Amino acid sequence: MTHDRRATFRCARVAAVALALGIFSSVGIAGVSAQDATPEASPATVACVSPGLPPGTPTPMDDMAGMDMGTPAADESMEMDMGSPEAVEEAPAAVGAAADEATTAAVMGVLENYVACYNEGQASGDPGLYVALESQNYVESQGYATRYDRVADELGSPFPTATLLDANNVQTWDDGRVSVDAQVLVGEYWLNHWQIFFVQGEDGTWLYDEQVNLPAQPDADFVAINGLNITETKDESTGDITYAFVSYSGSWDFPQTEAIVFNIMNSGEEAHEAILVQLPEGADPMGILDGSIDMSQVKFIGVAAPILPGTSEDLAVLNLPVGTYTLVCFFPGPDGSPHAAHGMIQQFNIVAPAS
Ligand SMILES: [Cu+2]
Repeated sequence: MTHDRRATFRCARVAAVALALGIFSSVGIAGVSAQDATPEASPATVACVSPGLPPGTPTPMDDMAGMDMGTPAADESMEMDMGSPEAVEEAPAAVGAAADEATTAAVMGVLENYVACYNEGQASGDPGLYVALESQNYVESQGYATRYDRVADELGSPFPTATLLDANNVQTWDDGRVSVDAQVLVGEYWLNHWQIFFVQGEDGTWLYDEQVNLPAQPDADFVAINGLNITETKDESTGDITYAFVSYSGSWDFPQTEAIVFNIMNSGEEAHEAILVQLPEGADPMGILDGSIDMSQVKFIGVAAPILPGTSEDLAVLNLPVGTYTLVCFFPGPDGSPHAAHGMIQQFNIVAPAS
Protein backbone atom coordinates (compact mmCIF):
# COMPACT_ATOMS: atom_id res chain seq x y z
CA MET A 1 0.00 0.00 0.00
CA THR A 2 1.35 3.40 -0.84
CA HIS A 3 1.56 6.08 1.75
CA ASP A 4 -1.35 7.91 0.16
CA ARG A 5 -3.57 4.89 0.27
CA ARG A 6 -2.66 4.31 3.89
CA ALA A 7 -3.34 7.91 4.78
CA THR A 8 -6.67 7.65 3.04
CA PHE A 9 -7.65 4.64 5.03
CA ARG A 10 -6.40 6.15 8.24
CA CYS A 11 -8.45 9.28 7.73
CA ALA A 12 -11.52 7.29 6.99
CA ARG A 13 -11.02 5.12 9.97
CA VAL A 14 -10.39 7.99 12.29
CA ALA A 15 -13.51 9.66 11.02
CA ALA A 16 -15.55 6.53 11.47
CA VAL A 17 -14.29 5.94 14.96
CA ALA A 18 -14.60 9.49 16.13
CA LEU A 19 -18.05 9.94 14.74
CA ALA A 20 -19.40 6.59 15.76
CA LEU A 21 -19.07 7.75 19.35
CA GLY A 22 -16.21 5.43 19.94
CA ILE A 23 -18.22 2.25 19.85
CA PHE A 24 -16.97 0.88 16.58
CA SER A 25 -13.36 0.81 17.50
CA SER A 26 -12.30 -2.32 15.68
CA VAL A 27 -13.14 -1.50 12.12
CA GLY A 28 -10.91 -3.38 9.78
CA ILE A 29 -9.22 -5.54 12.34
CA ALA A 30 -8.33 -9.06 11.44
CA GLY A 31 -8.61 -11.92 13.76
CA VAL A 32 -9.45 -15.49 13.25
CA SER A 33 -9.83 -18.56 15.34
CA ALA A 34 -7.98 -21.70 14.57
CA GLN A 35 -10.87 -23.97 15.50
CA ASP A 36 -12.63 -23.83 12.17
CA ALA A 37 -9.61 -23.73 9.95
CA THR A 38 -9.44 -26.24 7.16
CA PRO A 39 -8.00 -29.52 8.39
CA GLU A 40 -5.04 -29.43 6.08
CA ALA A 41 -4.25 -25.94 7.23
CA SER A 42 -4.07 -26.46 10.93
CA PRO A 43 -4.21 -28.72 13.90
CA ALA A 44 -7.48 -28.66 15.81
CA THR A 45 -6.30 -26.23 18.43
CA VAL A 46 -3.68 -23.53 18.37
CA ALA A 47 -2.54 -21.84 21.55
CA CYS A 48 -1.47 -18.24 21.28
CA VAL A 49 2.27 -17.72 21.37
CA SER A 50 3.02 -14.05 21.90
CA PRO A 51 5.57 -12.03 23.82
CA GLY A 52 2.80 -9.57 24.65
CA LEU A 53 3.56 -5.89 24.89
CA PRO A 54 5.94 -4.53 27.50
CA PRO A 55 4.38 -1.88 29.76
CA GLY A 56 3.67 1.37 27.98
CA THR A 57 1.15 4.14 27.69
CA PRO A 58 -0.90 5.53 24.83
CA THR A 59 0.02 8.83 23.27
CA PRO A 60 -1.57 11.68 25.25
CA MET A 61 -4.43 13.23 23.28
CA ASP A 62 -2.64 16.59 23.23
CA ASP A 63 0.25 15.08 21.30
CA MET A 64 -1.84 13.52 18.59
CA ALA A 65 -0.79 15.84 15.82
CA GLY A 66 -2.81 15.31 12.71
CA MET A 67 -5.59 13.56 14.54
CA ASP A 68 -7.51 16.71 15.34
CA MET A 69 -11.03 15.95 14.27
CA GLY A 70 -12.61 19.11 15.53
CA THR A 71 -11.48 21.75 13.11
CA PRO A 72 -12.91 22.40 9.68
CA ALA A 73 -9.38 22.32 8.31
CA ALA A 74 -8.97 18.74 9.45
CA ASP A 75 -12.24 17.76 7.88
CA GLU A 76 -11.38 19.44 4.64
CA SER A 77 -8.02 17.78 4.29
CA MET A 78 -9.67 14.45 4.98
CA GLU A 79 -12.17 14.89 2.26
CA MET A 80 -9.53 15.92 -0.19
CA ASP A 81 -7.50 12.87 0.69
CA MET A 82 -10.42 10.57 0.40
CA GLY A 83 -11.87 12.12 -2.67
CA SER A 84 -8.97 12.64 -4.99
CA PRO A 85 -8.34 9.98 -7.61
CA GLU A 86 -4.59 10.16 -6.94
CA ALA A 87 -5.17 8.86 -3.46
CA VAL A 88 -6.13 5.41 -4.62
CA GLU A 89 -3.36 4.86 -7.14
CA GLU A 90 -0.94 2.15 -6.12
CA ALA A 91 2.80 2.38 -6.51
CA PRO A 92 4.44 -0.23 -8.75
CA ALA A 93 3.47 -3.38 -6.95
CA ALA A 94 5.75 -5.99 -5.49
CA VAL A 95 5.67 -9.27 -7.34
CA GLY A 96 4.39 -12.41 -5.69
CA ALA A 97 4.91 -16.07 -6.48
CA ALA A 98 3.29 -19.21 -5.19
CA ALA A 99 5.03 -20.38 -2.03
CA ASP A 100 6.49 -23.85 -1.65
CA GLU A 101 4.96 -26.37 0.71
CA ALA A 102 7.19 -25.60 3.67
CA THR A 103 6.59 -21.85 3.41
CA THR A 104 2.87 -22.41 3.01
CA ALA A 105 2.78 -24.46 6.20
CA ALA A 106 4.81 -21.85 8.05
CA VAL A 107 2.59 -18.98 6.93
CA MET A 108 -0.54 -20.91 7.87
CA GLY A 109 0.99 -21.36 11.31
CA VAL A 110 1.72 -17.65 11.59
CA LEU A 111 -1.85 -16.80 10.60
CA GLU A 112 -3.39 -19.31 12.99
CA ASN A 113 -1.24 -18.06 15.82
CA TYR A 114 -2.26 -14.46 15.19
CA VAL A 115 -5.86 -15.58 15.23
CA ALA A 116 -5.44 -17.54 18.42
CA CYS A 117 -3.82 -14.49 20.02
CA TYR A 118 -6.63 -12.26 18.78
CA ASN A 119 -9.22 -14.43 20.44
CA GLU A 120 -7.21 -14.91 23.60
CA GLY A 121 -6.45 -11.20 23.73
CA GLN A 122 -10.13 -10.36 23.42
CA ALA A 123 -11.19 -12.99 25.94
CA SER A 124 -8.58 -11.99 28.49
CA GLY A 125 -8.81 -8.23 27.97
CA ASP A 126 -5.17 -8.12 26.87
CA PRO A 127 -5.10 -6.91 23.25
CA GLY A 128 -1.32 -6.63 23.60
CA LEU A 129 -1.21 -10.35 22.88
CA TYR A 130 -2.06 -9.74 19.23
CA VAL A 131 -0.97 -6.14 18.83
CA ALA A 132 2.55 -7.36 19.72
CA LEU A 133 2.30 -9.49 16.57
CA GLU A 134 1.52 -6.49 14.33
CA SER A 135 3.98 -4.29 12.46
CA GLN A 136 4.19 -0.55 12.93
CA ASN A 137 2.98 -0.25 9.35
CA TYR A 138 -0.23 -2.07 10.20
CA VAL A 139 -0.77 -0.17 13.43
CA GLU A 140 -0.49 3.10 11.52
CA SER A 141 -2.79 1.84 8.76
CA GLN A 142 -5.45 1.37 11.41
CA GLY A 143 -5.14 4.99 12.46
CA TYR A 144 -2.78 4.77 15.45
CA ALA A 145 0.60 6.32 16.14
CA THR A 146 1.77 3.52 18.42
CA ARG A 147 0.81 0.01 19.47
CA TYR A 148 -0.28 1.38 22.84
CA ASP A 149 -2.75 3.70 21.18
CA ARG A 150 -4.19 0.72 19.37
CA VAL A 151 -4.37 -1.41 22.51
CA ALA A 152 -6.25 1.36 24.33
CA ASP A 153 -8.81 1.45 21.52
CA GLU A 154 -9.13 -2.32 21.32
CA LEU A 155 -10.38 -2.71 24.87
CA GLY A 156 -14.11 -3.22 24.69
CA SER A 157 -14.09 -4.17 21.01
CA PRO A 158 -17.48 -5.09 19.56
CA PHE A 159 -15.78 -8.09 17.92
CA PRO A 160 -15.01 -10.50 20.72
CA THR A 161 -14.24 -13.41 18.44
CA ALA A 162 -13.16 -14.14 14.95
CA THR A 163 -13.09 -17.39 13.06
CA LEU A 164 -10.87 -18.52 10.23
CA LEU A 165 -13.10 -20.20 7.68
CA ASP A 166 -10.60 -20.74 4.91
CA ALA A 167 -7.03 -19.86 4.00
CA ASN A 168 -5.18 -20.49 0.78
CA ASN A 169 -2.96 -19.01 -1.96
CA VAL A 170 0.16 -18.43 0.12
CA GLN A 171 2.62 -16.29 -1.80
CA THR A 172 6.12 -14.97 -1.31
CA TRP A 173 6.86 -11.46 -2.49
CA ASP A 174 9.99 -9.80 -3.76
CA ASP A 175 9.73 -7.19 -1.01
CA GLY A 176 10.39 -9.95 1.52
CA ARG A 177 6.85 -10.32 2.70
CA VAL A 178 4.53 -13.30 2.50
CA SER A 179 0.77 -13.28 2.00
CA VAL A 180 -2.20 -15.57 2.45
CA ASP A 181 -5.80 -15.18 1.29
CA ALA A 182 -8.17 -15.73 4.19
CA GLN A 183 -11.90 -15.84 4.77
CA VAL A 184 -12.50 -14.57 8.26
CA LEU A 185 -15.75 -14.35 10.17
CA VAL A 186 -15.41 -11.36 12.48
CA GLY A 187 -17.93 -11.40 15.27
CA GLU A 188 -21.01 -13.52 14.62
CA TYR A 189 -21.97 -12.59 11.07
CA TRP A 190 -19.43 -10.43 9.29
CA LEU A 191 -17.52 -12.28 6.56
CA ASN A 192 -14.25 -10.78 5.39
CA HIS A 193 -12.06 -11.91 2.53
CA TRP A 194 -8.58 -10.54 2.88
CA GLN A 195 -5.16 -10.95 1.38
CA ILE A 196 -3.10 -10.72 4.55
CA PHE A 197 0.58 -9.80 4.39
CA PHE A 198 3.15 -10.65 7.04
CA VAL A 199 6.58 -9.06 7.35
CA GLN A 200 9.48 -10.36 9.38
CA GLY A 201 10.40 -8.24 12.38
CA GLU A 202 13.93 -7.60 13.64
CA ASP A 203 13.86 -10.64 15.91
CA GLY A 204 12.58 -12.88 13.14
CA THR A 205 8.94 -12.89 14.27
CA TRP A 206 6.45 -12.64 11.42
CA LEU A 207 4.22 -9.61 11.97
CA TYR A 208 0.77 -8.85 10.57
CA ASP A 209 1.61 -6.07 8.13
CA GLU A 210 -1.28 -5.34 5.80
CA GLN A 211 -4.69 -6.55 4.79
CA VAL A 212 -6.16 -5.98 1.35
CA ASN A 213 -9.85 -6.44 0.69
CA LEU A 214 -10.71 -9.18 -1.78
CA PRO A 215 -14.16 -9.67 -3.34
CA ALA A 216 -16.55 -11.51 -1.06
CA GLN A 217 -16.68 -15.20 -1.91
CA PRO A 218 -18.89 -16.91 0.64
CA ASP A 219 -18.60 -20.68 0.52
CA ALA A 220 -22.35 -21.17 0.76
CA ASP A 221 -25.08 -22.85 -1.27
CA PHE A 222 -27.31 -19.78 -1.31
CA VAL A 223 -25.66 -16.42 -1.77
CA ALA A 224 -27.81 -13.34 -2.33
CA ILE A 225 -26.19 -10.29 -3.88
CA ASN A 226 -27.96 -7.06 -3.01
CA GLY A 227 -26.82 -4.11 -5.09
CA LEU A 228 -26.91 -0.80 -3.26
CA ASN A 229 -26.01 2.67 -4.39
CA ILE A 230 -24.91 5.70 -2.45
CA THR A 231 -26.19 8.98 -3.83
CA GLU A 232 -25.60 12.66 -3.09
CA THR A 233 -28.24 15.18 -4.07
CA LYS A 234 -27.55 18.89 -3.80
CA ASP A 235 -30.33 21.40 -3.34
CA GLU A 236 -29.07 24.19 -5.61
CA SER A 237 -31.05 26.90 -3.80
CA THR A 238 -29.84 26.10 -0.30
CA GLY A 239 -26.62 24.21 -1.05
CA ASP A 240 -27.74 21.44 1.30
CA ILE A 241 -26.67 17.95 0.36
CA THR A 242 -28.86 14.94 0.98
CA TYR A 243 -27.16 11.55 1.18
CA ALA A 244 -28.91 8.25 0.69
CA PHE A 245 -28.51 4.53 0.44
CA VAL A 246 -30.52 3.34 -2.55
CA SER A 247 -31.55 -0.25 -3.18
CA TYR A 248 -31.29 -1.12 -6.88
CA SER A 249 -34.11 -3.64 -6.48
CA GLY A 250 -36.34 -0.91 -5.07
CA SER A 251 -37.03 -3.02 -2.01
CA TRP A 252 -35.55 -3.03 1.47
CA ASP A 253 -36.91 -6.48 2.27
CA PHE A 254 -34.31 -9.13 1.57
CA PRO A 255 -35.02 -12.85 1.87
CA GLN A 256 -32.97 -14.62 4.47
CA THR A 257 -30.29 -16.81 2.98
CA GLU A 258 -27.09 -18.46 4.03
CA ALA A 259 -24.93 -15.64 2.78
CA ILE A 260 -25.75 -12.10 1.76
CA VAL A 261 -23.36 -9.79 -0.04
CA PHE A 262 -24.25 -6.11 -0.08
CA ASN A 263 -22.33 -4.72 -3.03
CA ILE A 264 -22.32 -1.01 -2.32
CA MET A 265 -21.52 1.47 -5.08
CA ASN A 266 -20.55 5.02 -4.26
CA SER A 267 -21.98 7.21 -7.03
CA GLY A 268 -21.23 10.39 -5.11
CA GLU A 269 -18.22 12.66 -4.87
CA GLU A 270 -17.45 12.15 -1.21
CA ALA A 271 -16.15 9.09 0.59
CA HIS A 272 -18.68 7.09 2.56
CA GLU A 273 -18.98 4.12 4.83
CA ALA A 274 -21.70 1.56 5.46
CA ILE A 275 -21.88 0.50 9.07
CA LEU A 276 -24.35 -2.32 9.64
CA VAL A 277 -25.97 -2.43 13.06
CA GLN A 278 -29.05 -3.78 14.74
CA LEU A 279 -30.86 -1.34 16.98
CA PRO A 280 -33.15 -2.17 19.90
CA GLU A 281 -36.46 -3.41 18.51
CA GLY A 282 -38.75 -0.58 17.46
CA ALA A 283 -36.19 2.14 18.09
CA ASP A 284 -36.21 5.20 15.85
CA PRO A 285 -32.86 5.02 14.03
CA MET A 286 -32.38 8.75 14.46
CA GLY A 287 -31.85 7.91 18.11
CA ILE A 288 -28.30 7.01 17.13
CA LEU A 289 -27.74 10.69 16.50
CA ASP A 290 -29.75 12.33 19.24
CA GLY A 291 -28.49 10.05 21.99
CA SER A 292 -31.85 8.48 22.80
CA ILE A 293 -30.51 5.05 21.89
CA ASP A 294 -28.11 3.65 24.44
CA MET A 295 -25.03 2.64 22.46
CA SER A 296 -24.58 -0.44 24.62
CA GLN A 297 -27.81 -1.72 23.08
CA VAL A 298 -26.58 -1.33 19.53
CA LYS A 299 -25.45 -4.61 18.04
CA PHE A 300 -22.59 -4.17 15.63
CA ILE A 301 -22.72 -6.52 12.63
CA GLY A 302 -20.09 -5.31 10.16
CA VAL A 303 -18.81 -2.41 8.10
CA ALA A 304 -17.53 -1.42 4.69
CA ALA A 305 -15.23 1.61 4.93
CA PRO A 306 -14.09 3.63 3.26
CA ILE A 307 -16.12 3.42 0.08
CA LEU A 308 -14.33 5.86 -2.17
CA PRO A 309 -16.09 7.86 -4.91
CA GLY A 310 -16.67 5.82 -8.02
CA THR A 311 -15.86 2.52 -6.35
CA SER A 312 -17.84 -0.25 -4.76
CA GLU A 313 -17.16 -2.38 -1.70
CA ASP A 314 -18.67 -5.60 -0.45
CA LEU A 315 -20.22 -6.02 2.96
CA ALA A 316 -20.87 -9.73 3.41
CA VAL A 317 -22.75 -11.49 6.20
CA LEU A 318 -23.41 -15.13 6.97
CA ASN A 319 -26.64 -16.48 8.46
CA LEU A 320 -28.01 -13.08 9.42
CA PRO A 321 -31.23 -13.75 11.36
CA VAL A 322 -34.64 -12.48 10.30
CA GLY A 323 -35.08 -8.99 11.68
CA THR A 324 -34.66 -5.28 11.11
CA TYR A 325 -31.22 -3.81 10.56
CA THR A 326 -29.77 -0.37 9.94
CA LEU A 327 -27.10 0.93 7.58
CA VAL A 328 -25.52 4.20 8.60
CA CYS A 329 -22.67 6.49 7.57
CA PHE A 330 -20.95 8.76 10.08
CA PHE A 331 -18.50 10.39 7.68
CA PRO A 332 -18.74 14.17 7.97
CA GLY A 333 -20.35 16.32 5.30
CA PRO A 334 -19.16 19.81 4.37
CA ASP A 335 -20.91 21.24 7.43
CA GLY A 336 -19.05 18.83 9.71
CA SER A 337 -22.12 16.88 10.77
CA PRO A 338 -22.36 13.17 9.97
CA HIS A 339 -23.95 12.06 6.71
CA ALA A 340 -26.50 10.18 8.82
CA ALA A 341 -27.93 13.53 9.88
CA HIS A 342 -28.52 14.29 6.19
CA GLY A 343 -30.31 11.13 5.23
CA MET A 344 -27.62 8.49 5.19
CA ILE A 345 -29.32 6.11 7.54
CA GLN A 346 -31.42 3.30 6.14
CA GLN A 347 -33.32 0.44 7.68
CA PHE A 348 -33.91 -2.88 5.94
CA ASN A 349 -35.47 -6.20 6.78
CA ILE A 350 -34.24 -9.73 6.51
CA VAL A 351 -37.44 -11.65 5.90
CA ALA A 352 -38.20 -15.34 6.06
CA PRO A 353 -37.78 -16.94 2.64
CA ALA A 354 -41.01 -17.88 0.84
CA SER A 355 -41.59 -21.56 1.43
CU1 LIG B 1 -21.58 8.95 3.90
